[in-house]
Amino acid sequence: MKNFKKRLEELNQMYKVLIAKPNTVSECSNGIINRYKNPVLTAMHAPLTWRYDFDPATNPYLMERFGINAVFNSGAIKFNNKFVLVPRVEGADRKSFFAIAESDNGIDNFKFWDKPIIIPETDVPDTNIYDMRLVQHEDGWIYGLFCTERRDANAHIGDQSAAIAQCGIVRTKDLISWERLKDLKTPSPQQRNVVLHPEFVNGQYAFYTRPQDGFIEAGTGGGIGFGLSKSIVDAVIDKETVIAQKVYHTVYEAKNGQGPAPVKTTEGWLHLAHGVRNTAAGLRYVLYMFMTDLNDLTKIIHQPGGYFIAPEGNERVGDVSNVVFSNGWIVDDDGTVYIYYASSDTRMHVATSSIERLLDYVINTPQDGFTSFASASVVTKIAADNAAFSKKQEEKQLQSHL
Ligand code: M1P
Repeated sequence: MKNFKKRLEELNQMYKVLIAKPNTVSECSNGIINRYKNPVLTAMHAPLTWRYDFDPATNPYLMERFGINAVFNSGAIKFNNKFVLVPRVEGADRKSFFAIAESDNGIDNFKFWDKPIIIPETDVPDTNIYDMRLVQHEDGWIYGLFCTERRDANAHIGDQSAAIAQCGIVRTKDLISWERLKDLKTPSPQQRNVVLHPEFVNGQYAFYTRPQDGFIEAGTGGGIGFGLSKSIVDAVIDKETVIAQKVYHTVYEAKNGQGPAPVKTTEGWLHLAHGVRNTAAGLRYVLYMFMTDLNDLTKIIHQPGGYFIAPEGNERVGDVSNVVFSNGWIVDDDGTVYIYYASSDTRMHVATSSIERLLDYVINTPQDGFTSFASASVVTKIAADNAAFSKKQEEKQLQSHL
C-alpha cells in the first residue's frame, strides 16, 4: 500500500509537470514559420484516469491498464475562446479514437477533456477511425470528416491487412454530442483525406477528396480531388475532378492529400497539404502549400516549389518515421496562424505564422521548375539580384559620403 501511494503521487506529479510545461519558440526560423521546442500533445498527455485503475483492491501494483501508444494527426478549431484539438489517440491495441484537448494560448498547456469522444457507428461498424478534419460550415454545424477503415470483405482468408478506407462524417454544435451521418459515397474504391469546404459552392456541399486504388498506394488514383454533393446527410459525389495532381520528381510524387480545410484570404484560398514520395528508407511525408482562386476552387493560382514543413530533428523518428502530417490549423482574430502538425505518426506539434507571411510565402516563392536546370537558374537569379542590390546599396552609401 505504501508503494501504491508513493507511485500514485509520482505519477500525478509527473503528469502535472508535463501539462504545465511552457513551450518556447525554437531559435532558428526561416522567416515563414516559427517552430516550438516541445510537442503540444504526446501519448503521455493522455489523462492518467484513462490509463490506470486507481483502486488498490483491483490494481494493487498500480499497473497501466490501457496503454496509449501515440497522439497525432489532429483536427483543430477555436471554440469558446479556446484552442481545441481533436487528435487521433491511438491505443497500444492499435485502434484509434478521438478526444478533445484544449489550451488557452494554442502553444502549450493542452489538457484533455475527461472522456474521449464516442463516435456513433453506422450499420457497418468502423474497425478504426482517424484523422478528423473539423470545419465550421456556413450552414451552422461543425463537421468532423474522418477516415473510417474496415476489413476488405473480399480479402483472402489469410490476408489480415486488406482494408477499405472511406470518409465518415459527424456533426456537432457543442463538441459534446456528435451526430453520425452516412459515409460519403464517391466513385473511388478507397478514400482518405476528405475535407469539407467551409462554404457552399453553387448551393452544394463541396469536398476535397483523395481518390485511391489501394489502401496504401494511390495507384491510378491520387491527387487532391474536388466534388460537390447536394446533401450532407447522405453525401454523394458523382464526379471527382483532380485539382492537384501527383507529379514526377516532386515532393508529391507518390501521393498527396488536402490537410485542413482551406482558409479564405483576400488573394485566394490558402491550402495546406501533404505530399509523399518514396525513398529507399520508405515513404517520406512533407507539408506543402498552394492557393486556389476565390471564384474557381478547382484552379490553383499559386504554388511554391518544394515543401513548407519537413520533419526535423526528433520529429524524424517515430512509429512511422520521416513523416509530418497536418489536418488542423487555426487562424486567430489577429491573423496569427497556428499550424498543428504531427511528426512520424507519434506526437503533435505547433508552428506559428501569420496570414500576411503565408500570403507572401505562397505568392512570392518560386514555383517548382521540375528540373535541376530550372532550380539552379532560380538560385542563380536570386544570387544575381542580391549582388545587384548590394552594389546599389554601396553606391548609395558612397554618394551619401560625398
Ligand atoms: O503514416 C503516414 C500517414 O499515412 C496515411 O496518409 P495517406 O493516406 O496520405 O497515405 C494516413 O494513415 C495518416 O494517418 C498517416 O499519418
